[in-house]
Amino acid sequence: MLLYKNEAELRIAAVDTAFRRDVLNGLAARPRSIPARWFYNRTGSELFEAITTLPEYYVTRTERSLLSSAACEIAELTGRGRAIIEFGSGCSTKTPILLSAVRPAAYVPIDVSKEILWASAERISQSFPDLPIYPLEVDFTQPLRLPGPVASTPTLGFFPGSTIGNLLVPQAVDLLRSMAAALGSDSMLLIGVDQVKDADILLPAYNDAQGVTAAFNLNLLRRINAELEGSVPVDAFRHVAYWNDSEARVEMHLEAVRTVQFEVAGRRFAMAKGETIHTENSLKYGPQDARVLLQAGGWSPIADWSDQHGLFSLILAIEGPPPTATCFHRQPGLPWSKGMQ
Ligand code: SAH
Ligand code: AVI
Repeated sequence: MLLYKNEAELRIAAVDTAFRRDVLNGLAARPRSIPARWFYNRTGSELFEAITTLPEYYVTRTERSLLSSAACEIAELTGRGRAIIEFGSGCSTKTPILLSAVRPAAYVPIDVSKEILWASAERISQSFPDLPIYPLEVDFTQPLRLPGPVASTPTLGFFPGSTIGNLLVPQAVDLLRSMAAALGSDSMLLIGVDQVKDADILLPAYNDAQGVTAAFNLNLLRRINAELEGSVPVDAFRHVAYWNDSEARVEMHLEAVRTVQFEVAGRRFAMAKGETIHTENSLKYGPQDARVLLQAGGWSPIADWSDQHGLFSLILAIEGPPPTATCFHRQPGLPWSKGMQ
């Protein structure tokens, strides 16, 4: 039951302004950088979906398998009938696993990528015809107001994919706090967090053999050309991904392979050969770090699940400080999860 066709048209002008501002400021800054959220136009979302099926990109298949095996326990801990609010829902491919287990009262997918948001909501509504669905085409870093019918329902936030890792720690804490405020007291949050691991697993995941991640990164330049009257010579840039050990993150950049000059929205830019535009951070967390992050953001972890190789974690948290008699649910046999209590 797809409800709530929102005022998408009214937002187009605001998105254009924000995109122009972020790109012009980011290209003028040193080091140059553009926020990763601008990857996600229609093509960017399609390329991301292709990334999720790559053999090198362990993230999606690991999280899906964790979610499938933990779904019943998650439903026991959350109870049935909450409204599920999904942040950065994208193609919502893992969502049906959670919807089937938790049997929510409503589903609110939130994404800035409008085509994928509406197409995915349509697909979910076909599989769950009685479920009220309220897609929100908004930036989740901005203050969030839940749709009226959901506002008085207990909520379960769902933030999969380790999209939290695309924010720097202070921004991630701000986002977690604003989620807690929007979802309300007694809400819960199920969040996917990618773990720190060897660079020989991480780097291929962000620089795959087929070049899909490179196309995803370079698509940002195509989007700038299409939407901001840009003249960026895309063939003058190459995709670069590396592990920044001191910041525990994979960084993606677009590196000029020759000296280039171009215009964006009437402004001129020049880049020397070897100069880069920093386009994405993908922060990786240790289990203890993820707990501290959640607590700083106003959430108390009550359970976690991780795969046997410690690649990825799903964490269930409740809003606010820990209740006095917390019984922490822990997947048995994981040495690293000892700190989580
Ligand atoms: N949840 C999916 C998709 C992850 S890709 C999964 O786990 O596979 C990240 C998604 O977040 C994209 O669909 C992107 O459009 C969305 N996104 C990124 N920044 C956003 C923001 N600031 N507000 C809303 N959506 C955002
Ligand atoms: C959406 N986000 C969590 C992805 C990640 O792994 O950081 C985006 C991505 N970038 C390159 N590959 C995938």
